[in-house]
Amino acid sequence: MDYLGVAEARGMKGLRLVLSAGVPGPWGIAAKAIFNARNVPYVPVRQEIMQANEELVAWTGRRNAPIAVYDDEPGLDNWLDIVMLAERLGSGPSLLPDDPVDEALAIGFSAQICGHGGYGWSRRLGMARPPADPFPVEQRAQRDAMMSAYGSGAADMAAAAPQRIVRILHGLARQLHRQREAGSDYLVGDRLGACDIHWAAFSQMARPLTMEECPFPPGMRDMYDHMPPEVRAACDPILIEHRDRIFARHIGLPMEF
Ligand SMILES: N[C@@H](CCC(=O)N[C@@H](CS)C(=O)NCC(=O)O)C(=O)O
Repeated sequence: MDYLGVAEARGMKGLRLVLSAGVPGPWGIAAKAIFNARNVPYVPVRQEIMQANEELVAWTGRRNAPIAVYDDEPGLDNWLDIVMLAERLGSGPSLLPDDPVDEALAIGFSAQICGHGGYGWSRRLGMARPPADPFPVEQRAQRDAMMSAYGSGAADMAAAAPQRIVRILHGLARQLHRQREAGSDYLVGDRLGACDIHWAAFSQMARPLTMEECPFPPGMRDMYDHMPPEVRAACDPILIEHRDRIFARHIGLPMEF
């Protein structure tokens, strides 16, 4: 992808989407797909993983990605704020169900997938160190600092993570079986929702895409594939069938980042 630097992007209007350059971070992949699905044009802006990103902090107050900055409005880095911005700026079918109860269910699934203490958050805690550490020795301190900012130092969170992940995967799989019986290809209702995109983007942490589908940087695919056996066992095939369908129909592969 062609990224602009912060200095150039900062002076522009419209939507600027800050993304971790060169890596398929699930929050970033989801944000891109959500704006694309809503036909919202944006300019990708470069965030360097594990770096201080001082210019970015000076502009948005945040060091990591994704961050969506529209015109002179404050930057948004929360998955729900990003969905709501795409709903506001975009066109075409909404990514939230029309029925308010279905909407609450759909947002609930997204929260379980993307939110603090949820699936992605909990998987991230256990992912950083596969048996063969892919990080060169000189980058490990930076990696550990980043992971500790994401909660890896909190022993209680790390201990509870596998159980939390399994619970969420079971719920998603149960819902997909229910929807299949009702004749729908989507997690809630009968059209593409933000929660389908969220699951597709985060499914990499359950079963990574192939190198052809997603040209990971060296070592990263192993990181994504590193998980406790109970988590691997909780990945019902319907979850992977679903993500494959969402990528094929709505997002497109190979992934660009
Ligand atoms: N905003 C998300 C976190 C986003 C996140 O984990 N971003 C990753 C990539 S998607 C990132 O920026 N990693 C590189 C870094 O921290 O330098 C959250 O609320 O948990």
